[in-house]
Amino acid sequence: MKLLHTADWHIGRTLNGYSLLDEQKAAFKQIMAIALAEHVDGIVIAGDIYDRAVPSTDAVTTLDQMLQTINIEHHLPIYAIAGNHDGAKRLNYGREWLAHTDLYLNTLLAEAFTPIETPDAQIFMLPFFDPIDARVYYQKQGLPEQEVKAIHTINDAMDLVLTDLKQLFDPNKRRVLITHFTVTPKLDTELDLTSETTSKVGGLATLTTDQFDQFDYVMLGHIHTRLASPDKERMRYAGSPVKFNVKEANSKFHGKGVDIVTITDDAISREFMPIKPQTDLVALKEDWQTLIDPAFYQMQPLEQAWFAITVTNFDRSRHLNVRAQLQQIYGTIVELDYQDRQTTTDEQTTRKIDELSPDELVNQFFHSITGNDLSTDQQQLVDQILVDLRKEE
Ligand SMILES: [Mn+2]
Repeated sequence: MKLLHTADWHIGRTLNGYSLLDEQKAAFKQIMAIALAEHVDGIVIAGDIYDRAVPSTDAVTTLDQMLQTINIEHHLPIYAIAGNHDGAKRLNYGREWLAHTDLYLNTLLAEAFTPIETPDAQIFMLPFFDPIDARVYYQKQGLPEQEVKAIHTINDAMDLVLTDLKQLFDPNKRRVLITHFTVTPKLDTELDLTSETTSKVGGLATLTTDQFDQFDYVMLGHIHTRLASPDKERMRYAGSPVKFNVKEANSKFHGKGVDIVTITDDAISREFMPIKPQTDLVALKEDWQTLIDPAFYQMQPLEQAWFAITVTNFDRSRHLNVRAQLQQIYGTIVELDYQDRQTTTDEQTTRKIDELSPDELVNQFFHSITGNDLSTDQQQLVDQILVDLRKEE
């Protein structure tokens, strides 16, 4: 069996107000072309199909068209789950009818316990859920109240879910899991003993690879770069097909694409297939003179790419209509930032802040935002507020 693994389409997403729909349509065309060229047996969309729980009508129409192309025009099965961005109940609409043409869609936890059976594999589709969803589900399943109340973290919930999924395993088949969570590598025991926090990120417990050991392959969604995959071979993020933010534009290593996963009785292999952006997102960080120097800008994909520009060493008071000027040279500018000339190093700033009195601090902040000092009236207002605050103390 050969599956195309993609995720995090986020149809309807915008980048600082600019619609990404055309970009998403262009990526979809390439995904479809890869699926056909590779003769895949199905397309997996591992969650975050839409960007929001209540997508725009444009987004709904676009996705509808995409799913029709895959499933009706090309008769390819679709294995799709809801991610944390999708509205699980809303996206669930039509689920039963869609299954008649092999468009399998799981958006609710309760739906995860019926794997799709192919002659040689079981495909488990576990949509995003949170501990509260798990509590509700297990309460309905008649789990004793004490045990339901003991579900606090996603780990608690996942332990129960995985135990139940294992009951469904067919020993004669390969097992594929499609899901939408942050999963981190399980570190070896020695490291684990020295650090209590190895499986915690930002104070939150995350899932770890070892919990999914009994699956032959895990197709993940949620993190937008395949480089975050927790395991080289077996547990992979497909990444989003489109760059969604300027941070991604900065990285040269974020090639977008899909995985072609071939599952046979004795081996599972994966091949990454790149997707080219229709409109690239280029991040520039230069001083003003460089930005308006033809020798520099003529090397850029003017009017073709989208630009995110940071003007360094910038004296705001000396320039007007910066955006308009840059737009005339570069075309679409989705993000414009400045680094002021007078900006001191972080260390200096911190030390200075410690030395400032409260009213000086407010004044300096006001100045850094507006470029002006507080007027006498404003200064008086700030003084009054500070006096009042001191009284409260
Ligand atoms: Mn996502």
